[in-house]
Amino acid sequence: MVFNFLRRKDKTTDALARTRSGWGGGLAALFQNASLSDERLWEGLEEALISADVGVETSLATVNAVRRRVREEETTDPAEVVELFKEELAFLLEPEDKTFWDWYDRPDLPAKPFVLMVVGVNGAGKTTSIAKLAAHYRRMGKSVLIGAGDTFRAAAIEQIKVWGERIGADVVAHQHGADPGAVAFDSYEAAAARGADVLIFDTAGRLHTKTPLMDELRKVRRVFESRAPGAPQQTLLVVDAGTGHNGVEQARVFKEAVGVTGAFLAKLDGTAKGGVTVAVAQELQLPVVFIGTGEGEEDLALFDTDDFVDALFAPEPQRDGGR
Ligand SMILES: Nc1nc2c(ncn2[C@@H]2O[C@H](COP(=O)(O)OP(=O)(O)OP(=O)(O)O)[C@@H](O)[C@H]2O)c(=O)[nH]1
Ligand SMILES: [Mg+2]
Repeated sequence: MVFNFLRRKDKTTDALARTRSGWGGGLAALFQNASLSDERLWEGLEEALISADVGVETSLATVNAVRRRVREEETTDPAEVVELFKEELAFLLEPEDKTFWDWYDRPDLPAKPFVLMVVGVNGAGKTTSIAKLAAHYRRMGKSVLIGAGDTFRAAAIEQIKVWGERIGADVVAHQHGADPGAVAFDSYEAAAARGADVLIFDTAGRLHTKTPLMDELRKVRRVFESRAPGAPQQTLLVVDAGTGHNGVEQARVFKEAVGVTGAFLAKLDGTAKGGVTVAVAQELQLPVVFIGTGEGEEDLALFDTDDFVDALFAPEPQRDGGR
């Protein structure tokens, strides 16, 4: 990988600290002194997964799959069962197309400007996540333009301008209350005229008009589609990891309405319910591309199945540094 910054395992490990302790003292602890024939062990595992918002069906299916393998492989060592567990969860989390992640730290972008549209309900973490993505592309030496498409809140426009200045990204903004479609149009034109490498477009999580949000987002999308074939290249849905299973329902609506290509799971550091990651990936077949690990511009990591599963079962305390 060219840019290892996005692949620091310690970020995932740290961000999952709460989820890890939320599994009832740590899933790994359940296996200590446990007998594999004890029904309570398996029930405890199901409960741990469900309480971390993995989703009921997925939790039961995972535990059943592990039990079946324990029988088939005649496993008696609890440590091996933990490994089986990790394998099953990793399997659930892995989308068919794994090139998805590599693609975000590739220095060559497939379009210029490369248009990244960011959607999500209000307060999910869109603007902050956009700042993180913009900072990422700046570190890669790309020029970045941000379109302030959330015209609902006057403060939102200010917020993105402050970020833009800090990160070194141009911001195209209209007045509070302006038509987001017009902002999209001007952002694209400005990005093209200035030769910007990346255009990241912020959107509102709610509207001041009576137009339904999904209609408005589809309209923004059509503006980009009309500007260049293949645009927007990516549509990322920001989900607040702390919203639990609600986040999955949100993702379902956005995915169907605006053709979301991947999820940015924000605020993973602030929740004990990181299991929603599994639910989004599994129930919606939506790849989780990024995780948000804090409020700063550097607090993101590319989602990595193995890092994630390792972090879930990591013994406390753990500090294993980057890789
Ligand atoms: N701990 C933590 N906080 C985050 C993360 N991402 C965003 N936040 C915080 O979440 C709050 C909301 O973030 P915003 O980026 O403003 O969310 P938004 O979706 O743009 O919100 P609206 O513009 O109101 O729709 C802010 O206080 C952020 O600092 C994260 O990964 N970790
Ligand atoms: Mg915002």
